[in-house]
Amino acid sequence: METGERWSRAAIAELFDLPFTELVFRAAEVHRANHPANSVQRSTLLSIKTGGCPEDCGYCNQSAKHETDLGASKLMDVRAVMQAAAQAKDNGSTRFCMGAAWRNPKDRDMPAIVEMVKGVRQMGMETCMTLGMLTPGQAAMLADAGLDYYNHNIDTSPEYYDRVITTRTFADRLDTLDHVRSAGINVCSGGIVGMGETRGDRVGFIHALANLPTPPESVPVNALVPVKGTPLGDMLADTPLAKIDDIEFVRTVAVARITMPGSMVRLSAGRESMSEATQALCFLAGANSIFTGDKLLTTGNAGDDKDAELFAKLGLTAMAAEPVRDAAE
Ligand code: SAM
Ligand code: DTB
Ligand code: SF4
Repeated sequence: METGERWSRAAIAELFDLPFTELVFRAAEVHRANHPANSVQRSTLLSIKTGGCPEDCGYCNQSAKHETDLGASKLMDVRAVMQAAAQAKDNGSTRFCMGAAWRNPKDRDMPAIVEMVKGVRQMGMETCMTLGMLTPGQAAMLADAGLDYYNHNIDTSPEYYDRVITTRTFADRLDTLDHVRSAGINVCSGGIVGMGETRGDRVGFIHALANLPTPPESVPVNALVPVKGTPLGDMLADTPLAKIDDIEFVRTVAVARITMPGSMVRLSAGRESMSEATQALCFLAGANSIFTGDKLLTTGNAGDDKDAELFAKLGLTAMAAEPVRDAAE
């Protein structure tokens, strides 16, 4: 093990290699020891600035470099964001996550962003933003506004990373996570499986997250949503075998749970095309958070009615919101 590592690659690879029921059993034990076992946190996403992004992330329909059906729009106005947040709250969501298709926010965007954070918090919801790379100064402004979480994914292993994105580096991502952490904002960071990566890449992906100076409070595990016109979406359409196997997806969730016991593990994008049985296995393997509503940022999601049915079937309950702290704390 390298100095300072909590988990070596070898130990993580051994977890992945366990017999499936053994792995899920161990993950469920870790889950129960650290979290209520049948309670699931619910977050709702809103795309506050859609499309036209200068980055070239191979999975993303919001990149201006890919020819997809999605148009580009400007930053939403604060009032419209408040309306969407109020609706999410009415539907039982406890966290509102606002995402922008930016490489990074411009300083002139920050006043509106700060107003959005303050407004959503005043409604009594937790706030999360995902706006791309941040400077230390921007992270501090968001912290002052009271932002609870910042989402910035490492997306995949350091080795596979530049097969997916070339316009910013893995190290850039770590820098932003560092600025967020230093500003005192909770870190939400995870990635995507099913992008044609190997098992070894999934090991490297979890290894990078679990060995961050402090592991993320929240770890979204997305299954690639293949979108026509994106390099990875098209690759998947051409080679159906590349789609992530459900059992391998559950294994990834279980290994995330075991290696990051205190974190919330979020079963994120890709749920719409996942069976109830696969989702149930993810909850058993320690996933304890989901995105609710019928839309993620730009693509479809399971929807509140379907989720209510699934929760009832599985006896899951919705986690209550953490009390919203004062911005100054
Ligand atoms: N532009 C910002 C950035 O990339 O940092 C924030 C928004 S971006 C859409 C947030 C994350 O959503 C990405 O890092 C990626 O992990 C995930 N994502 C985007 N498109 C996806 C897709 N088609 N399937 C699965 N996850 C996706
Ligand atoms: C994350 O890890 N997944 C969410 C959130 N963080 C911002 C986004 C998923 C996006 C899926 C594709 C779309 O709907 O545009
Ligand atoms: Fe832009 Fe984010 Fe999409 Fe990458 S994932 S192209 S940074 S919106």
